[in-house]
Amino acid sequence: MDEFQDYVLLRNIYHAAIREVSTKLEILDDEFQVRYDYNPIHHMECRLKSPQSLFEKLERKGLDIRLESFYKITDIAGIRVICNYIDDVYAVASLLLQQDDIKLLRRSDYIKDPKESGYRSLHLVVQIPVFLSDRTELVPVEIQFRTIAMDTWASLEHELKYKRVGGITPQMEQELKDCAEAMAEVDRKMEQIHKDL
Ligand code: 0O2
Repeated sequence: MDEFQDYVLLRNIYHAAIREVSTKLEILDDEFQVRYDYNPIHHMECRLKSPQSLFEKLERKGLDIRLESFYKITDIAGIRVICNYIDDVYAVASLLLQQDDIKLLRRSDYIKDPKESGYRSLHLVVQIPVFLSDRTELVPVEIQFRTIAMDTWASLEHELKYKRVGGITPQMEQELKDCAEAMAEVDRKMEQIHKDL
């Protein structure tokens, strides 16, 4: 019972961390609207890792299913920030990192160096304090910044791979990679048009 209560409290803390970071991002987006009549963030998606997905990850990493192991998983709290253009991704990420109560734990730039699959996004794992009645918890949050085109590709690719029992063929892998490259080209062209305007 105690373990269960601890687990519920922990999920509540991760949920609080998501709300804190997403509010910061909304505030930045609102400020851009007021100052420049422009919103760099198209939309955001927040998620708390499901217990099943969490247990699968603990197993994959060879960790015991107990509360202490949770601290080694940094994407229990996750936020996806979908921006209009590549420049917006870096601008919003850098403004967030300038804030005093945000500490950067890890940065993976899969836009500069796409993954073998063709996946592109900027991943930040940040730490934020959550103030409770009896203590302060420093909570990791994984933020995935990407453009609309990158998000479209990642969602469809995930769905295609997930639905196919036994995985996809090397030819399909290559075609998906080509699609990622084509969408990156669209991103570059759209950004140029936006800058020219
Ligand atoms: P979900 O449900 O999206 O959260 P690890 O997280 O430990 O496996 P690492 O290096 O920390 O390893 O993670 P990485 O690769 O930086 O980021 C993992 C997350 O990025 C994935 O989360 C996906 O959301 C996304 N991602 C990474 N590669 C791909 C890819 O090839 N295609 C798609 N569609 N998404 C990708 P999860 O944990 O898989 O699940």
